[in-house]
Amino acid sequence: MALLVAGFVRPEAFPVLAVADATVDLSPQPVVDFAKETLGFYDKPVLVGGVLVVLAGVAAAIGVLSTRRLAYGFAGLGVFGVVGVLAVVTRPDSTGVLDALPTLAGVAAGAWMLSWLVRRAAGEPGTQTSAATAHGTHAADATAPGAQAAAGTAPGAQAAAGSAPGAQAADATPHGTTAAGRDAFDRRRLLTGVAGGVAVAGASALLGWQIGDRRTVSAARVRLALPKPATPAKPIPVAADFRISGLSPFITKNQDFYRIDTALIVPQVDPNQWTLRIHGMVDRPIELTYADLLKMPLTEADVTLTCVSNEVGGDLVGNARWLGVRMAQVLRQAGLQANADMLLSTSADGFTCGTPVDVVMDGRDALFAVAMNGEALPVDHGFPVRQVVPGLYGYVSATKWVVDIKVTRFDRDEAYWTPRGWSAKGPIKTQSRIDVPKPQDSLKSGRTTIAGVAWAQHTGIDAVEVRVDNGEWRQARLAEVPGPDTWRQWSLDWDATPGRHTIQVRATDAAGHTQTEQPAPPAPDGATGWHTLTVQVT
Ligand SMILES: Nc1nc2c(c(=O)[nH]1)N[C@H]1C(S)=C(S)[C@@H](COP(=O)(O)O)O[C@H]1N2
Ligand SMILES: [Mo]
Repeated sequence: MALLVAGFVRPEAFPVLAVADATVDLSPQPVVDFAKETLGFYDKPVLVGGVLVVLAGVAAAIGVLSTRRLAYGFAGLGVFGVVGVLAVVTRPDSTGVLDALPTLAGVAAGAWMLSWLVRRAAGEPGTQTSAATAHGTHAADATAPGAQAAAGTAPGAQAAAGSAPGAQAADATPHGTTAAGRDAFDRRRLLTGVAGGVAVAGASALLGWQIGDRRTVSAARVRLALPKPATPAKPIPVAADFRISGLSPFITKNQDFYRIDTALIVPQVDPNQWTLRIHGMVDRPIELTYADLLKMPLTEADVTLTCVSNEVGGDLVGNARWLGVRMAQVLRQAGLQANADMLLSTSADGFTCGTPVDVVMDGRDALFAVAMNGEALPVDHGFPVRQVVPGLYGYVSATKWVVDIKVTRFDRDEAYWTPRGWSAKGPIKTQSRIDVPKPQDSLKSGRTTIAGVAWAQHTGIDAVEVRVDNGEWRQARLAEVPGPDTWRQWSLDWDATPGRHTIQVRATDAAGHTQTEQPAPPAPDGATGWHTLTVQVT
């Protein structure tokens, strides 16, 4: 409960962390140094774990006391709360009395839990004990308004506050006898009650943790000032965008950009904690911080991203302006060994991706990207750092929340999707899509526009052809592009006659390859076939 409220108030105001920090401050320096040296990276988790163990012990003691007399339990909780509040508000970074809320909410939830458990174990709704103490514990009562204030913002807190009427039920039947109540203690009811309580507390803690992380990371993201690119993107030609209604704009807005990942909960990675480790078949393993990365020269590039799962005519494709450090430059710092052919990248949530070394090192704008369309990467799109490699499907190149790269070989390692039926390598297949008209459109006869986008990243689109009702292929007009790494708009005027018509499109890339008519599903390495749709003209 305290964590849940801390998630909303201020993650640093979670009392367990504050007590842990205060413990460090109050400990003699040699003890602190010893702990840091022996525990190293794990000093924080061990410390917090220690506080939690002490907490559990005290909670158990309070629980035992409460079975004798509930007031003892409430008194124990009160002392607990005072220690927690003191620790929180005396932290140097405390922002004031609001920081006491998480602790107070935790204590209030604890008090409520305690009386509920004791009543539950007593086997009947209300004993002399609980009825008497419901009014006698001013310490617990005093915290209730704080909990209620929090209840307004936290659904979890509302659940706790909402069940407070249960306490009133106890008052309503103040007729049990104290002795009988204690003798009738039901172990099973007590244990199941405790289990339920622990489950609810655990769920609230997880939720609070997640909300706290989200707030920390989104605050850090907003504060970021992005450096200027050393190599700016080529200006986008005015003629890159036909501005036809219904046609995908040349640049896809961040909020419209497709999102694909395996994350049930989007990783919240604090840029101040982020590092990128590069190891494996390298001469010098390195580990970069976010600040290290931003000190390197930044490249800006317009690159179209495509998902291998995109069906012919599908919308898992988008074009954005990325800002980042060239992967090749970072990898050269580590010194790639000659026989390495795969970069096995890992995300903060354990997804892996295998990218061919030669593609990343051949001079194209393969980036460790930090920004998308002029703002820090959206969290959903990989904040703080993701990979972008023109010419490869996302599943083999575009690792979001990237934290680790193992330089290795395709015959030694496998990335996430490979054992799941997808090809180890995934160069993007030349594709084209009709955006207007839409399949469901019913058109008026006469001159109308057929338009769409075509892509063959890092090769470029040379021609797009359209045919209606299996007639002659006609050349579409092509929009301009800043380079070969983006999609290309196309359009064609059509004199529509009444009736049903089938429209088809196919593209030819700059390598002279024309899309095959042969349909193939997305698995294992990308769909093929011509986007075909039928419209009704009246
Ligand atoms: N961490 C992580 N990165 C990932 C993925 C993932 O599941 N986890 N999916 C990849 C796939 S399949 C694609 S198509 C792109 C999509 O990037 P986007 O969500 O920014 O459009 O991210 C790639 N990067
Ligand atoms: Mo994908």
